[in-house]
Amino acid sequence: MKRKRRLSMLLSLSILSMTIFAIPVSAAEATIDTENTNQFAEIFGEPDATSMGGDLEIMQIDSLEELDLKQQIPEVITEIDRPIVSNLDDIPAISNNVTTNNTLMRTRSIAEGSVTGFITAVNSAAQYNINLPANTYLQLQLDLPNNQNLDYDLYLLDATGQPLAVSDYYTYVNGSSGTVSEALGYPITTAGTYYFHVQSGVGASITESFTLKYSLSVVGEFDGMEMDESAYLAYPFTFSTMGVQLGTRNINSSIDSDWFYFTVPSGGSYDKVRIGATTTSQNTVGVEIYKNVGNEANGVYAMAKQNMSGGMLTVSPGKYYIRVYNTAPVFDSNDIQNYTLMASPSMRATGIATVLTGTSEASYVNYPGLGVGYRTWTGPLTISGYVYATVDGDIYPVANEAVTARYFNPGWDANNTAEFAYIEEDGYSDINGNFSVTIDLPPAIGNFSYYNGISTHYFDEAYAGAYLRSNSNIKFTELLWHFAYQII
Ligand SMILES: [Ca+2]
Ligand SMILES: [Ca+2]
Ligand SMILES: [Ca+2]
Repeated sequence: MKRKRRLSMLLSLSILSMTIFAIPVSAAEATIDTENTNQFAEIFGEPDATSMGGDLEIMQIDSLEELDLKQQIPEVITEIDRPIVSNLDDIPAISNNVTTNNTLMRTRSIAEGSVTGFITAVNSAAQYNINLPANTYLQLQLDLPNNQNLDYDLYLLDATGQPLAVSDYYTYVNGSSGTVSEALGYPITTAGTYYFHVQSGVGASITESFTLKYSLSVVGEFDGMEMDESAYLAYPFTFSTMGVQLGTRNINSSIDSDWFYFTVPSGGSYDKVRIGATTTSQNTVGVEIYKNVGNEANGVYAMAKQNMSGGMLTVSPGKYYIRVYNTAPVFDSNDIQNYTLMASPSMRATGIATVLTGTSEASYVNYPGLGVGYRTWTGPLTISGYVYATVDGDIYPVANEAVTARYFNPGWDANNTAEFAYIEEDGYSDINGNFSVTIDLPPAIGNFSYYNGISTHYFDEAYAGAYLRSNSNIKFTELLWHFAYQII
């Protein structure tokens, strides 16, 4: 990993005038899209409102002073060779029009804008100065070129060039989705001039641009746990074997990112976690999972995106970061509602049980001297069952577990007739841990017999059951009397 240059003092700024439009997001009638669903809701069903305290609870912040300024402010910036400073248009005055008697119909106002730029020389920077009103919450997001050889960082500076906040991930290209965006949040308690500062840590490019997005919200629009715009400021997120729902946060702007982390213990009882977020707001939310592949103890964050399949994340012991963000193409500032973030571990399967269902009159039969087996004729044999995990004496269903149902006939094996000796069919456990697979039985040989005083039964000794494809030692097998014919 490339070592970035750390900055330590800001040189004087040359001002290059440039007009950028700040885009106000105007207030409009709030509408709630109750039809909104997402994949997570389809998998889990609708969230239980009682366990998450209602999905419209919005934590109120009465003062920006309440925001927890816990991010480490960088050293003073230096060694900027050629800062280019552009003027951004003033953010239009926005006011807090919250009416407290109707949570859903609040009139909201957010100002947003964006600017695209380049860093034209190594160790250079691009700066944008802007006048910001007091009593607002500023969010910045820097979308980066998808290039491992470029590492740009994001600073917020005050009017004298002193850093107020920083986001300085190391570049880690996650395929076509690129490196995670730099992002920061800061409460503007004093009106005045501020600088958005894009700094090259590694490289420069006049052909691959960055895009800097900014958003200003007023008190009452953002949740009470801001300013977690980056993994540096992620909140710990824990869950028990039963999983957890968090329903107290919202996405307050098109560039709001809320970060959480959880730690998978070693020797734990699960290696998969279902993770997702859902909201009834038109501003849909998405979830991304990352691992920090940088040396976190040294403050190095390089975020490697993790693949999820059907909302399921395969985990190993270690720390995982969750990013919740807006996925609506057009953000509706009048429809800010809480989202519900959910995580539930899928226990590692420790057992499987099966039930056999054969053709008519199939049942358990005791042939004296041979033993009790499930007797059925040639035809369909349904092997259904349950995949489970035992954790601290409690039993949990295990969903989406790959299961193989199996029939084995030693008689056909001794005849070297493998296609009749071994028959397998694959299936998966459902959300409740249940599975059901049907095998068509081959013909029986009739190499075992028993005379019951009336007739002689001819049948095979066979075995039927199921095992986990992830661990074939976890299995359940029963003796099967595979009936051939009888002679009276
Ligand atoms: Ca960076
Ligand atoms: Ca938020
Ligand atoms: Ca946030």
